Amino acid sequence: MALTLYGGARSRASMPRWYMEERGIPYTWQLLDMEAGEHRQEGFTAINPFGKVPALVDEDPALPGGRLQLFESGAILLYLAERYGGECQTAAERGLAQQWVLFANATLATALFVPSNREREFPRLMEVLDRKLGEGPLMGTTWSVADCAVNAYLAYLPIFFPQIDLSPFPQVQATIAATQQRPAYQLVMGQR
Ligand SMILES: N[C@@H](CCC(=O)N[C@@H](CS)C(=O)NCC(=O)O)C(=O)O
Repeated sequence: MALTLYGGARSRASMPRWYMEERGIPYTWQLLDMEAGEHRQEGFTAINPFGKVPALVDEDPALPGGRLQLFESGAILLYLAERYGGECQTAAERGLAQQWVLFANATLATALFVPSNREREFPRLMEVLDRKLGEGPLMGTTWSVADCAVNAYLAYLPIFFPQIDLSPFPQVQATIAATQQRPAYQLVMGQR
């Protein structure tokens, strides 16, 4: 297998990249110069016709045609988890992983990054997440693709919204602190 992850500086590629670092999955990191519009040039739109990062290329004779091209960070994350991370081996595990990855990329991301939603949705989601995080990892007993997706967004909070008071959500605060301490996260975010 040969995995290549395409991303830009400070882009969502950090999420699947963090997962690969956590799991020790070997990959080549292809940093696109997005300011120069490299993500809109033919070389990359042949991989993601929408010209957005991240995108993943997996070259492996075992794959149909020997190659798979994927875009959408959530799809990439779930593919990596199932094929290389030893996760999502049953329909139930797959369903739960999809639930959390979609929650992170659709519900949580929208509550954070769409200003009109932030006031209404954000406290509601944080309240429930705070309780849930207090019970341990989101799926089972160890860190998983679900924690990667959700915690990547939570850890954006102090970066993008330092003014938001998280003191009513101590488990969210503790999760952000624990994420920031993980060597794989530090490596990826230090280079982003
Ligand atoms: N839902 C997509 C969003 C992808 C996305 O919008 N990526 C941004 C960078 S974080 C991008 O490529 N923007 C460049 C553009 O839209 O021209 C995902 O999660 O992969």
